Amino acid sequence: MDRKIITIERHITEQQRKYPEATGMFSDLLYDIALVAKIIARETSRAGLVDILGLAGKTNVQGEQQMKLDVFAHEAMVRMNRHTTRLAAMASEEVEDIIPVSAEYGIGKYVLLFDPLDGSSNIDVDASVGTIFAIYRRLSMGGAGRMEDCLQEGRRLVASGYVIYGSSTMMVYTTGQGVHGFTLDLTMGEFLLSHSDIHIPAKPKYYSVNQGHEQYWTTGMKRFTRWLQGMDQKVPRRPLSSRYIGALVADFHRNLLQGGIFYYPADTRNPRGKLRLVYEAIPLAFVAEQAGGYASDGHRNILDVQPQSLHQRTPLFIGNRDLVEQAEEFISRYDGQRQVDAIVGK
Ligand code: FDP
Repeated sequence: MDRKIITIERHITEQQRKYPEATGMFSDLLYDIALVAKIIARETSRAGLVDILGLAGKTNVQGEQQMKLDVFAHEAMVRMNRHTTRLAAMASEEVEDIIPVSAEYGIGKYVLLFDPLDGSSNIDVDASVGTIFAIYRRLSMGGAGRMEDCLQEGRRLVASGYVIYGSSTMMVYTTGQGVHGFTLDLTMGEFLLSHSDIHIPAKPKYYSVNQGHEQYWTTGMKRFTRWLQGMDQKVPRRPLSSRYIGALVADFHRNLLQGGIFYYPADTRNPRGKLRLVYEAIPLAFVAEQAGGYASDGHRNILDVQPQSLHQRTPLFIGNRDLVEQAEEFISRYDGQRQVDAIVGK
């Protein structure tokens, strides 16, 4: 056997050595997330077997119906991280407010934001789903973490990543030192380094969008999509193939490895977009940028957007830089200032 087997634990420890001042608290937080990921992976893989499918009968703060696995994944994340002394606060896509940590055990210096089970409409049909996470250093001094700690620009991220529960389970993360992917070996119960230093291929293969919503799109979006399909008369290009799973993590992951663009634009039904800025767009934007790609809201870099509220929505264009920049260009050329104002919330 000539290939080194590198567990996620070893990888995180080796990364930590680059920072002599590190206390290990951050590394431990990443292991905690890897552990919850294994627990969620176990439950999602048994979803068809046990009596866990179906609606939990509650709706989340977005007014969407929650599946039982969403609730499970949310609870697992909270329970794992509440008492560790590493966090000052948490926030989850599934609940409205900040989630406090147990002060009796001690308050840490990080905040953790997560979407516990993204793409949950895929659960009933055995398609991929994912968990997205973002870690920041707290801004406030002492005491329980506050809203300002959770509403930070993506530029301040300490780490972000996702776990995809697909044909295998993979955890992909960045601490600003490249993007690394680990595949869960079920026999060992360990995440093993399988994708080191991921870069989005320069030649993209796919575009991913819900084209069923085209009637709600702006002219810019319709023309951009024609351009991707190689049907723009003025600027012909080789057409890209279309792939849309309908779970952001899965669509993003495929395009990260194969090249392409995922977009969920603003439309007449969702003038500020559908996806969540802090739970979905910002963490994946950091991964994209670290892999040589780019993420935009159609007008500006997602990492430069200052979140105003926990559940704020945003349009999202993410993937190969040149494709995302073309989307910005089409919006500015065909949709004009009114659309830009709508995107930025003026
Ligand atoms: P879901 O509603 O199934 O949770 O943000 C949620 C999300 O999935 C994304 O994962 C996915 O990309 C998008 O919404 C799918 O939305 P459409 O069904 O409108 O295409």
